Amino acid sequence: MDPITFGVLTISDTCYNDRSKDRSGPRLVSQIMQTFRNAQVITSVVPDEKHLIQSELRQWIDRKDVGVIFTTGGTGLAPRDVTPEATKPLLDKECPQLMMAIALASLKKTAFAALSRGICGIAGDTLIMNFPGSEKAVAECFGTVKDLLPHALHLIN
Ligand code: MTE
Ligand code: CU1
Repeated sequence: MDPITFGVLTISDTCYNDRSKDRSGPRLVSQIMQTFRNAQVITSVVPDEKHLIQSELRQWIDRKDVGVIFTTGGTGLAPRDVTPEATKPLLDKECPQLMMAIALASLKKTAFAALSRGICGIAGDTLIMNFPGSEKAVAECFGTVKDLLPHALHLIN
């Protein structure tokens, strides 16, 4: 597989105000680097604001090199959780089975996985996946999709 650039977008008011509180973003970065040799990773932290989430996502979608974007956080039921709502209008295609695979694997770990509303889809030639905000959750979700990614990216491009 050609080297690809991954975007890791942490979506959290708490982490935006204090970057040292971001555990899930750095965890995803280290998992990506361990799994994909030559991978480039770009990261950012935004608060739970729909327009700020969207403007960051749009910038990455428009970049030629970014093949995959993982978001972490803001997928739950709290009033400020708007990650799926911010993501959905940017997608050309949804990939509901991909999210179903994540949900099935996650539900085997914890029944609380039912409380994530994250979505997956394709925007341009970029695959976007909404992961929950905890370090444990991103580790589990990444573990579920990592082996699917090379073939998924092959199909998109
Ligand atoms: N999925 C996995 N695999 N592992 C987890 O620990 N936590 C759940 C869920 N999905 C969890 C998970 C919990 S407790 C919540 S509240 C929701 O994700 C939403 O998380 P978020 O609001 O941080 O995005
Ligand atoms: Cu929770």
